[in-house]
Amino acid sequence: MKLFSYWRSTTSYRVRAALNLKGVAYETVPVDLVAGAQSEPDYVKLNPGAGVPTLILEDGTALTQSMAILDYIDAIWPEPRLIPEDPLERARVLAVAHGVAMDIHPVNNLRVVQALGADFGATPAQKKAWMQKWMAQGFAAIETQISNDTAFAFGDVPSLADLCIVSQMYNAHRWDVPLTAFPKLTRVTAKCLALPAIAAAHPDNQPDAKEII
Ligand SMILES: N[C@@H](CCC(=O)N[C@@H](CS)C(=O)NCC(=O)O)C(=O)O
Repeated sequence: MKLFSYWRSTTSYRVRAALNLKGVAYETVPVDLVAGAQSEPDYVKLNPGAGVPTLILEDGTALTQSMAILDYIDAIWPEPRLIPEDPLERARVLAVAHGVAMDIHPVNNLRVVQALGADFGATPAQKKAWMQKWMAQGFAAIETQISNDTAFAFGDVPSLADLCIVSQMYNAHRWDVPLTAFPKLTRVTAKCLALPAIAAAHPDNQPDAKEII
């Protein structure tokens, strides 16, 4: 399988972590978002939304939308399970995962931040304030929804909620989001990164990682 991915992309990070946790082999194909490679016609044929990730299955089928890809991965390689089968547990895990994927990520996506500058003249400081505002608001919501007394968000093993949290927290560090109000998210992130499978999915460990000064 091939995973079209960008090292700093949180949606790619989620999928890399899931594949690694399940021990599923894949080849990383870098898509340079800063250079605009996501909008190249050949890539858009694979992913009409012009974003990463895209997972190409062995038979050539292209899967898009990270949350749909994660659902597929969990169905095909169920161990270890990331989305619980029990309906109530499942709803709780998905609520937190969607808090990141549906509430935080879309307003903080690269194309949105670029449009703030190009269409509305936002300065770098205003873009940073925008990123921080939506992450802090989204984090405040999910901080209240995860357990206080378990290693990960909902238990002693990582779930989809944890994969969404650890990847978004990477972005939060990038944008200097103050995190003192989020001790549970900080704890979950440290627990995730202590797992070699998730650490291997970290942006800094990707083939297209660049040194940022
Ligand atoms: N909802 C999509 C979003 C995909 C997406 O937009 N990913 C970001 C990277 S985290 C991207 O490729 N952005 C490029 C852009 O905004 O131009 C998913 O979850 O797969």
